[in-house]
This record gives sequence, C-alpha cells and structure tokens, in this order.
Amino acid sequence: MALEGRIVKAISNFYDVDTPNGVITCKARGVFKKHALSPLVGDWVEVTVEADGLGVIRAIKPRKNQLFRPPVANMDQVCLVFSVAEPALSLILLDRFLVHVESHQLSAVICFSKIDLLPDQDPETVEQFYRARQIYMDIGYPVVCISVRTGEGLAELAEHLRGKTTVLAGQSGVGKSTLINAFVPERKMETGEISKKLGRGRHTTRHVELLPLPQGGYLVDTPGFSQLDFARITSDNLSSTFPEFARFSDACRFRGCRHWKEPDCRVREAVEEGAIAASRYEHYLVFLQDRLQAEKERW
Ligand SMILES: Nc1nc2c(ncn2[C@@H]2O[C@H](COP(=O)(O)OP(=O)(O)OP(=O)(O)O)[C@@H](O)[C@H]2O)c(=O)[nH]1
Ligand SMILES: [Zn+2]
Repeated sequence: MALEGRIVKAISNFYDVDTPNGVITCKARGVFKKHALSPLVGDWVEVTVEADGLGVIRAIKPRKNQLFRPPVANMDQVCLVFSVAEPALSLILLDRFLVHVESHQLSAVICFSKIDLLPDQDPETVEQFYRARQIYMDIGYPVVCISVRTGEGLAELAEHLRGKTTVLAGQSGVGKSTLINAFVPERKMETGEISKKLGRGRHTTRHVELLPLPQGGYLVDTPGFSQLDFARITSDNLSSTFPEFARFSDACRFRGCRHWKEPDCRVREAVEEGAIAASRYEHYLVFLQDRLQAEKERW
C-alpha cells in the first residue's frame, strides 16, 4: 500500500519521509535517475514499505517551487533573521536578501533578533533601527522583533511560522541556531533516523533538513541560503523585486523605465517625496549597477 509523505531529510541516497505512520527511511526508485529527477528535501512523495522495513519512493508530486541553494522544494516563506547588534544591522544586506526572496516569489517575514541588546546601543543606532523597522512595515512585510534571551516576540514569531514551511536565512551569528533550539526542543538530543538505520553515530556535517514545529509546519535549517546569487535577476526585472515601486512605476513616462536616468520617472519622484525610502532606492541603484555590469560582461 502506498503512503503519502514529505521528505524531511536526505543523506547519501537515503531519504527520511514523514508519513502518517511516522518517519520512514527510504531509497529512491532507480527510474528517477534516468529522468534526471532527484528527490529533494521538501518534496511530497508516495512511498511503499518493503519487507525489510525500508521504504521506496515511488513518485514525486509536482513542485510548487524549488530553491537550488539550499536544494529544497515546496517552501512557503523565508524568515530573514537580522540582529539589531552583534553583528550590526546592515540594511543593504537585508535588501539583497529581500530581492532574492522576491525573485523566487516567496513571501518574507523579517525577524529582528537580539532585541534585548538594543538598550545598550548608542542613541543614533537605536533611532536608525526604529526608522528601518518602520520602512519595512510600511512596505507591508511582516516584522517581528525577538530575543531568545528574554523570550520577547517568540510567541508572535511562532504564529507566523504556524503550518508553513519556512527557510531561515541570515548572516552568521544573528542567532538562527539559537532560535531553532528554542522552537524545536527535541533538536538538541535527536540522532537522525537515517544515522540510526545505517548504524552510524550522529552525523557531524550539516545537511538540509525540515525540522517539525510543535505548532505545525517546518523550519529549514540551512546555511546555504546565505550564498545569494542574483542569477535570475536582470536590470529589467530588478524593480519588480521592490514591491513598493509597483504603485508608482505604471506612471513613469517610459514603459520599461529602470528608474535611474529616465526623464519623468514617477518612482524617483516618489523617493524625493519620501513615499519610497531613500535607503531602499539607493540599494536598488547599487543592485542595478551590479546587474548592468554583469550583463555587459556577458555580451
Ligand atoms: N543577546 C542575545 N544574544 C543572542 C540571542 N540569540 C542568540 N544570541 C547569541 O548570538 C551568538 C550567535 O548565535 P547563533 O545561534 O550561533 O547564530 P547563527 O545565526 O546560528 O550563526 P551561524 O551558525 O554562524 O549561522 C551566540 O553567542 C548566541 O548566544 C539573543 O536573543 N540575544
Ligand atoms: Zn521610472
């Protein structure tokens, strides 16, 4: 009898599939290889269980989306974790991540971490932080401020994650692992199902993995998303990854306006009026130059 489930972990051609009957370690049918299709963490699959207790993946359901770094499928959203200090908040890096997320048509939750450190910062940093937070709230992104140290904001963040599959992304040191340990308590003790079956101890290298949340949904623990590549972004479609430009760009004089040197650009006017944040536009121009440069090198 075939069971439906979701791949939560993959290690050297073995897959842990979360099914209504629990987690089953599976091999993939050879036929996938012939079709250059390999099962991905996050895939919804059909499995059958063999006499030895091992499962076999028989079919992979069509994917809603697919990321290459990390290699995962069927993600609902990305939670961008940015600490208010240690490391200091970098808005250009946040905007870079947002472009990446928008280009995959994923939704974003912005999570400002280590909020407990804010009172120790100089007044200018504090003010900059509140201004930044307002910018992203005005665009319409869900923004949550958290501290794993004090527990602030954790319940609110848990609600944003409920029932969804969320990739955690952010610079090293912002507190992603600490957050995972707070949300997925059994994580600390667990020895992988696969490792048990293969008779190895706890694996030491980090693998892409879906971690089940108590409130339903999964967190994806991966360092990979930090390697941002703008491969699918061009000078023409970059502006579509800045959602707050959309309201104005239809009123630009030229269709296909890149909102740079073109005359009668409504987006630039909106920046001057303060309806679009100056920092966002500044970063847009940085990314635009980057894309134009890359396109010039290609031709
Ligand atoms: N003050 C404060 N420190 C925190 C908080 N959360 C995590 N930290 C500290 O920040 C440091 C980095 O945390 P990690 O969870 O390892 O950060 P990470 O994002 O997983 O880093 P990588 O594994 O390098 O990607 C640790 O020393 C944590 O104790 C917090 O809410 N407040
Ligand atoms: Zn324009």
